[in-house]
Amino acid sequence: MTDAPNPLSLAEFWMPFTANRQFKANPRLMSTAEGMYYTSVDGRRILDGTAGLWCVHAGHARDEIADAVGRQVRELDFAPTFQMGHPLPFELATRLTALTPPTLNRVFFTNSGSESVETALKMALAYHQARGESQRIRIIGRERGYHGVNFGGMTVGGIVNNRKRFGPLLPGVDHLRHTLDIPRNAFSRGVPPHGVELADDLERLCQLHDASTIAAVIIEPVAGSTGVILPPAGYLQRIREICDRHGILLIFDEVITGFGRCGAPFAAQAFGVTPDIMATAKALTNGVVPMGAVFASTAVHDAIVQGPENVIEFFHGYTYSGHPLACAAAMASLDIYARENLLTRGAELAAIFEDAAHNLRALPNVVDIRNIGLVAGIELKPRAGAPGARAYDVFNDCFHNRGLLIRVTGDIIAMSPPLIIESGEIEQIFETLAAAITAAA
Ligand code: PXG
Ligand code: PLP
Repeated sequence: MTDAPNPLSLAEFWMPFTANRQFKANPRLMSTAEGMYYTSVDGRRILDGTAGLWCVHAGHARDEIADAVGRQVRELDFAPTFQMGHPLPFELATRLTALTPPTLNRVFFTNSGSESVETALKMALAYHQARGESQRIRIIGRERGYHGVNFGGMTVGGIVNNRKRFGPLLPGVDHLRHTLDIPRNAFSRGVPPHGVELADDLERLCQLHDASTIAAVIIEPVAGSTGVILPPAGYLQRIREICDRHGILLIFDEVITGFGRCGAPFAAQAFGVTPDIMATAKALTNGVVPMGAVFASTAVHDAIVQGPENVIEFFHGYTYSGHPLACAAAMASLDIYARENLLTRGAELAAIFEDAAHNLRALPNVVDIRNIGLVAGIELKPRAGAPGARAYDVFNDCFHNRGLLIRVTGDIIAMSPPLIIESGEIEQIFETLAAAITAAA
């Protein structure tokens, strides 16, 4: 990099969710990617243990997606979808609803997970308004939840650092407790046995606020960003029952769990619990073009899409909703997912992945390991007075010295490789990680 003719200036790009000054003093830069691997700017092969940022499910640089996007630019680069249209988002929506639970068959397109969340929250409010229950204005999120960075998602989210500098946020939001309980559930394989009663927090909030004021509950079926927190056995079913009892909509944020991460196309299917609205993004296009999709039940859609036929029913949308390039990338991704059975491959590999992850149990400072499908969280004991430092050392060591990309949040390591991974690469990931965790003792 230093002997390039125009040395790269790192000053101007204000990096997202990054310790900018620390990064720029010791950068980690990728230059190319193919299949399961990145190549760093200094020419080292880096095994992608995180599917980019939880989005590259079919692996990198898939020709089919590149060709589809390239063709699409020349054929129809952009066309509006406000009071106009083009065939691609219609075709994509139809194809997507073949993968979702049968009741979730109306699709609204966005450009990111954050936008999908805002869209889902607005649908929930509009639904109750349209049905004459305009007193239903409260939304319930969950502690440690991550729902993106816009004001609605930030408010229903429960990650303190993401909220504390940004003012009073939206009114009318309350939170369930999170479901991480290491003392009772440490080293559970798959869903933990204890904690179904945490779902009763929702019943308590119904008592506190009166259920008739609550519009929706939004949760991640498996919380990803906060460090891989699984729902206890029976928890999601109980949340669903309480919502049904009180006329509250259930929103699943499947931005991470969608498109095969948990071993089924969506976590809704992996857990057998169907929400009323489902927010997705990320792997919808294999991460190639930004795109999100919000799935609504016919009941939600039909309640909103009514009234005089010449009037816009839902005053919401993005310039790039249903963008042709995103649609082309999504359809090529769906072709690959189908042909290579990637949306259920996580179930086939889950046992191998689980064993490999739980092999780290005896290492120094490992306090918990959590897993489902092709996602695992490894929680480390923080160094005294330096939260996050141990996991950050593991992350840096893996990138600079061991050729492995991992993701850390606080002292939790999250592994979420592309779904094309083979068993040898699973072994490689966890053996590398074991060496790095041992070195960081
Ligand atoms: N909901 C959930 C459940 C997510 O995981 C979003 C919404 C927001 O999506 P966008 O596309 O607006 O970023 C996400 C995103 C991490 C990490 O480190 C996770 C996400 C994004 C960046 C980093 O785990 N999830
Ligand atoms: N700000 C201004 C001034 C705009 O005109 C628009 C869209 O027309 C937006 C923001 C929203 O942009 P987008 O539709 O890409 O979310």
